[in-house]
Amino acid sequence: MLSRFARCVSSAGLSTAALQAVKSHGKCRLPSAALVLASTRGHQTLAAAAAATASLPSSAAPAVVRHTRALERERLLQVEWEDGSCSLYPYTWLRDNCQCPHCTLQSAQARSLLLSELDVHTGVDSVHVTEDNKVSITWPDQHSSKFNPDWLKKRCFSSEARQAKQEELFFNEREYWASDLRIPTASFQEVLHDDKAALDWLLALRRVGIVYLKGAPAEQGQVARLSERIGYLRLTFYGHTWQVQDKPMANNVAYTSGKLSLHTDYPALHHPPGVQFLHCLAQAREGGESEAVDGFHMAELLRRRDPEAFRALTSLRVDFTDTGTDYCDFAVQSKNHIIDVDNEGRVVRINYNNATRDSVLDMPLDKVQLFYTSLKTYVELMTQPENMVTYTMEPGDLVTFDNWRLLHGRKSYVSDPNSRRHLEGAYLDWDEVMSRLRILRKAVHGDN
Ligand code: OGA
Ligand code: NM2
Ligand code: ZN
Ligand code: ZN
Repeated sequence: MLSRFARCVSSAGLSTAALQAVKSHGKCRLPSAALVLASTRGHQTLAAAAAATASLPSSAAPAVVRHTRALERERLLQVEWEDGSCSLYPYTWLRDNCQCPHCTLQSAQARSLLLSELDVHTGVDSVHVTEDNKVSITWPDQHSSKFNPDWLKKRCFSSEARQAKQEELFFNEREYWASDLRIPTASFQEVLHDDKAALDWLLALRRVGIVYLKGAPAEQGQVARLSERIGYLRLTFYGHTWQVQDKPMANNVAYTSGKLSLHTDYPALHHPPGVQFLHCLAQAREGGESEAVDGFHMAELLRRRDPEAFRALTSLRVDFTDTGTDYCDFAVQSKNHIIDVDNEGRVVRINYNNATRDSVLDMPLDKVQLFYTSLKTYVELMTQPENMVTYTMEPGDLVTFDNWRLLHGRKSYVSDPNSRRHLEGAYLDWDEVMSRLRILRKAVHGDN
């Protein structure tokens, strides 16, 4: 599956990480967030292509302004760079982003200029390039702004530069996979103590959607420890962390010994947790094996093979429900698309748990059959052996995965009161994970 945001990974392609060909337009370079996934047995280690991994555009050549021109009619400032490329900046944007101490609270790197103080039709009085190569603008009210060339160039409005900047900020490149995925694997201890290992972990979590960590102590508290490596975990009605065990009067099907068909966690929330950690403390003697599938990849397959089903699952809202007591009492309801797409039609989130799908189904009568047929097609696609990876968690194993992208499940198991299967889980959100990702990239590769 090839798209601007995803590349399909074959088994051969995995062992030698294909470095994404980095498009370079003018001198606005894209980051090369490449990841080397070296194979070992069933899993693969996270050996990163040291310098190439998630490095920011090189600062080897600082931006140098050759010339500026005020385009009065268009109210644009044109900046010609020493490398021959050219950028355009709207006057209003420049005034809005004046970096002076009146307009910016430096200690917070935040705008203190109020919108009421901004003339959105402003002209400029004069523009010149200073001795130290800064762009200096005097506004009609004689307020003046000075802009660093590097700062300006990073904010170029060309579509290539904007795309590069967005990729640098949001790490949106994905590698789609199927049953031949060797799950990227790292050491729990290394991820806790080494920034480079932590960076590689989170990069792979974002790109591939699943990373296995080995060597965690087989005792409670490890998912909380791991979440502190990032920031904080996501509290839900199931608690800060939760114990997946066969429980009497279970308030969730997960807390039985039954099979869990492929699902995402918590579609009963309108903002389901972005990331999930599951740590195995004790495995069942029989059964309890894990399954996972790339929900984005499956959605793209569905889009191609059955466009009508894809349209139905991206447009029909489905009710989800979750009632009970755990952290406290709850009566949660949501309406979600099974497949969420953004404004450009890119798949951004899967919301599906058959156990919490409500019997209340708020759609017109004549859409109901289409909905069921479409869902069945999607689920059958993801259940194909060629699309699913299976693995067995052992005590000390901790799986981390993108809960907006992967569907996961477990086989039923034989419940044994003398050696109870026990997983501890926790949720995080992508905002916090990506925050740590940006900070680790800066710590490991420098700011550039
Ligand atoms: C869950 C879940 C997996 C397992 O609790 O939501 O997916 O292996 N558990 O028990
Ligand atoms: N648990 C594991 O959507 C769901 O109900 C997923 C959540 C109980 C916290 C299960
Ligand atoms: Zn100012
Ligand atoms: Zn689950």
